[in-house]
Amino acid sequence: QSELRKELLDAFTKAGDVYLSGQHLAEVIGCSRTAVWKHIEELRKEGFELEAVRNRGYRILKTPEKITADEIRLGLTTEFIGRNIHYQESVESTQKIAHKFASEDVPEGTVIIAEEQRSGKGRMNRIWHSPKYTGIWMSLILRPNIPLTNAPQLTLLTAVAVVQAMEEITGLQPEIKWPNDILLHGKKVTGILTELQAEADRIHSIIIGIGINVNQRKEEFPDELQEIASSLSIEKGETISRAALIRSVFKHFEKLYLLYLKQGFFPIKLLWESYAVSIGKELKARTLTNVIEGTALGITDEGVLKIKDQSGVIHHVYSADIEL
Ligand code: BT5
Repeated sequence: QSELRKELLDAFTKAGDVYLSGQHLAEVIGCSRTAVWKHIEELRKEGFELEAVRNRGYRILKTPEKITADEIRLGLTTEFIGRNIHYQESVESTQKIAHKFASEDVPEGTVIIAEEQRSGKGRMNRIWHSPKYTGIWMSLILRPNIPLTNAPQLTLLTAVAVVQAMEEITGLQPEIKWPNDILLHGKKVTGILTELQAEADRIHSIIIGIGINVNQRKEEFPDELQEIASSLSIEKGETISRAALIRSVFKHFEKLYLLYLKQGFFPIKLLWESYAVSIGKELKARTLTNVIEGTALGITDEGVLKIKDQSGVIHHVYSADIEL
């Protein structure tokens, strides 16, 4: 996305329904009227519908079906999350691209978004099903100055941001299953994968992968996911705008992230608990080496899950799969 294009979209964002003249746009952006016209034509090619009225100017009527970086930009209100978007039609995994970018010092808040992932990843090299045009498959690059051991808190923070965005855009009320699942009516609609680049104890970057099932129909899920997965449109009964949801995730994420950097995990923890499904429930946690059964007591101030087993012993679980 060129700088001019970004400024043009910001101008349309601020204008809302008001027409903007070519002259006015050229002035705010600082380019020629011909350049404005060229960018408008390119937006049209991307699938935007623009109305042009003599003596008044331009107005955006409709945005394209496919997500484009330009469409996300139109209406984006964040300072740095999602300001730099790298969009691709088809990739192996957005995580892979994000890792490469992160080591090249791109700005914090850079996001990689794809329409399709050919080998989307879950935790522990599991597969994340990421079919074309129906979901949000994206990776966010962060560079917080926090100790390595606090990195999992960002998974929880991300879950809160995604839940808040889903509530805002769809009115649905999703729940969080520790540590990285978001559920609607007990079915998984979102998975989060947090990965690190670090040297010794210093974090170079954190890459947060977010996969949201938005507009898949039930039959589009593979057999093995039929009973355990769902999409927002299945639960809501209508098609949901992916671009609007992405912008909302960015907005809520940025707000929570700034709060977190200023005040630490505690305020995030309170929000997280208000959305958590597992607290107080009987569950089974499968860690790499062990299976712990008991009652979930909550999370610690660090974001670690506490489970009390039959004999009253309290276990601290850093990473596991949870069966409710
Ligand atoms: C996760 O792993 O839930 C993390 C998923 C992260 C995906 C994002 S998409 C953008 C970025 N780029 C990537 O390559 N990945 C990230 P985990 O908790 O291990 O759950 C994986 C399990 O969820 C699988 O074994 C399936 O059972 C199930 N699953 C796979 N695809 C699914 C889908 N689309 N919806 C719901 N469940 C799914």
